[in-house]
Amino acid sequence: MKLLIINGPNLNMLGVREPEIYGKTTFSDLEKMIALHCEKIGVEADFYQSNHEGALVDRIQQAYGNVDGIVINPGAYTHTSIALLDAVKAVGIPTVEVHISDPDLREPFRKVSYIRAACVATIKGRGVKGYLEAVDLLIAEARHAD
Ligand code: CA2
Repeated sequence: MKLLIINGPNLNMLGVREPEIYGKTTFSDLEKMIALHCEKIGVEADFYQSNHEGALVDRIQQAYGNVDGIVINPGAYTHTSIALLDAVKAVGIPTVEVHISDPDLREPFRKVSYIRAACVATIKGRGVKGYLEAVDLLIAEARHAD
């Protein structure tokens, strides 16, 4: 089983600014934490982060036929990008949307998620451990489908 963990714009700034919203874990520690979790449960994980919408679309397309599940935090593109929604729909790979904060409890413009319509689940407001929950959920889904 192979998973792809995608992070969108500005998430590479984790731990550097706004710790009151996103916590103190750095982006590099976040990726290490997910890698360790995946290693423990015997799942292969690839990581990708970009601040560019088209690059994120390209990476999702490359996943077609190569990965069994995607965990994605699309950052602010959550609230704007039909292109990411279409990419996830196009590849048909089970995808979980993750948000460190709970966008529903923040500014009104964060209430919309375009990508949600193509995702099997959304995990929000759980801090960085939400990524681990997303991994576990995808594994449970895959086992259920077997
Ligand atoms: O809560 C989340 O994970 C978000 O996806 C984060 C996005 C935001 O636009 C979404 O509404 C909710 C923003 C990511 C920016 O990350 C930063 C991290 C540290 C410092 C500054 C930005």
